[in-house]
Amino acid sequence: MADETGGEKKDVEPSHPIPCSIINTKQIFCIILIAHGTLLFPERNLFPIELVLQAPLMGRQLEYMDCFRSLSSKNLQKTKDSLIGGLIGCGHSQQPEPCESTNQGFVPRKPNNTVHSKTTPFMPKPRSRGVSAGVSEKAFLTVSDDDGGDAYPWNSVEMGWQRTAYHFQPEKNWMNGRQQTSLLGPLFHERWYHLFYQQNPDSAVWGNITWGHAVSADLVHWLYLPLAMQPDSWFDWNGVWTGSATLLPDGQIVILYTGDTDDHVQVQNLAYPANLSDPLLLDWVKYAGNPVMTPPKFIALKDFRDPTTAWLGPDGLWRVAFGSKINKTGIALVYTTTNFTTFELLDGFLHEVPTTGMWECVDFYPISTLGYEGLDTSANGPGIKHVLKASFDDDRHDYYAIGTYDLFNNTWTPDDPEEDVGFKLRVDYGKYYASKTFYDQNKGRRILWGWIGETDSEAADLQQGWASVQSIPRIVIYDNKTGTNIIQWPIVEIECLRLNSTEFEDVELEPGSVVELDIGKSTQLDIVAEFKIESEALEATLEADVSYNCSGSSGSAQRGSLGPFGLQVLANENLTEQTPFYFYIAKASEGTYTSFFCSDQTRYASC
Ligand code: DQQ
Repeated sequence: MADETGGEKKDVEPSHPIPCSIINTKQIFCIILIAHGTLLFPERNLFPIELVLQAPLMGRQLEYMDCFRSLSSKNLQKTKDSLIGGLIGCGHSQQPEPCESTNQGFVPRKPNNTVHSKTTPFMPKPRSRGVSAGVSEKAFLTVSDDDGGDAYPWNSVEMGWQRTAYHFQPEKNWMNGRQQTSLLGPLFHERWYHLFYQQNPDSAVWGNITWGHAVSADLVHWLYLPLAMQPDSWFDWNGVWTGSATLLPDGQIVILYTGDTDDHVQVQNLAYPANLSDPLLLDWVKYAGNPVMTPPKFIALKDFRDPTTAWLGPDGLWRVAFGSKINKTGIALVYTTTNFTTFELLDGFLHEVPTTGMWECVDFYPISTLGYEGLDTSANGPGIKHVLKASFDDDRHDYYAIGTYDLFNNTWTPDDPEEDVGFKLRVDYGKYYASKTFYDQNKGRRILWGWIGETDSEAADLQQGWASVQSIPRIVIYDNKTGTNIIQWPIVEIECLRLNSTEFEDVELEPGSVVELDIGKSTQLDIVAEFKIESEALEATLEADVSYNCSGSSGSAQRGSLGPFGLQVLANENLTEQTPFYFYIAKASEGTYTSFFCSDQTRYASC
């Protein structure tokens, strides 16, 4: 598969007269996609779409994408009640944001130095976002309407229509990454999945990060509960940030989370349910001895965050990993503990990758190479590999690699050093960040979530009163056809949302054509599309676009021998505005194929 992060880009002349969107009964190459999303018609300009690519036949690798997009309101006068399939393309930009600070040594306070107790009335604090807080601000695409162009004057009621219907989001205001666990053990009979998510209860922009809480019996329908944790103690006064839950063998639940202290130092804190017999776990206690970890001397005070779920080694030690960086080298650190109140930093790093910058929301989990069942985070041994995922603060993408974990030497080694974390595989090729998995003991599966921040402006967020959604949960399995990547698929529960269906069969796409599909009036669509490529077209193409990658291409406007083909959604009548989701096939001279699955968030009138 082509290197997603770049590499020299070669212009490959089409060796065949552009048979790039052909559907034919000769089915030697078959791609299925399912889109879960909300297409909003008419005159709604914001929608989430998730696409799933399945079945890379003949051992080809797949890339996977989840996309959330806000169309620029610029030049958008009218949205047509239609879904259009045809030639489409990909490309998006992100704004890296540097974040530097140095650790001169951090002296933790004693508990009685607490300056803000839980009983102190909570006063909203000035909002501080971005670099000064040690995290990046919302990254905008250039398609934002912030440039004051002839933006369509959406009013607040119209903005309100843009809320999603079945992607999780809070009732209002800002949300970002999530903390989660499936609560089993003593609460298994209650069948509640608990979702904790970071939100700003006061505004639709990042800040005042507080833990919202919701429960679900099926991971689809959610019940909002009162806030679980607020930034009300000195050790999290500037935010209750990312954390992870660990279920202990005796049924206890512990949560480790990053607190941004009143001095803007990132520390790790312990919290646990006040009453384990409460199935809703409404009350949470912050450990009196917090923080339980402070930044080690060799990393900066603002570069120590996002504890993973802990895993248990055969030596009886729990291990928990963190993301950080040293200069520009992204690193994962591991601490051990027996009691979750005292921790010891292990020598060396679990892994490091030069030039990748700060690693956020590290995820580290075992995956079975022998079957499709999910594995508990502590699982290890024959038939198991480990996935290491890091969210790169510099480019706001989630990268992963598959490798081997040596617990006793505290190292993880990628199967292929050429495909190390950040070199090749992304968890998702759309707008998707800070993803995390958890093991669902209820159904024996590993489930992945991601945070989808829209690409519209903060001004629009404030006007509509909310920002960001969670992706639809997906199961994660090892791709034993390729042996090099994971496969993701929406959880089966999502299918309960389907009400009726419209089918189109034998739609033929000629090269360069766009075929309109009449779906009538609809506001929510779940799209399953299967593309079959003419075998002659594949065979006649000796080599095509071997250096292709979604991010480095010119999006849906770039035509090659075997791509793009896919769907254009939310298209206006004359296609000056559209959101393409497309496939692109590259063929190497030795006859191997690579399928790319991309989104193009830049297709609007002035492109
Ligand atoms: N957002 C959180 C951090 C995490 C980042 C703060 C991910 O814990 O590193 O809101 O976007």
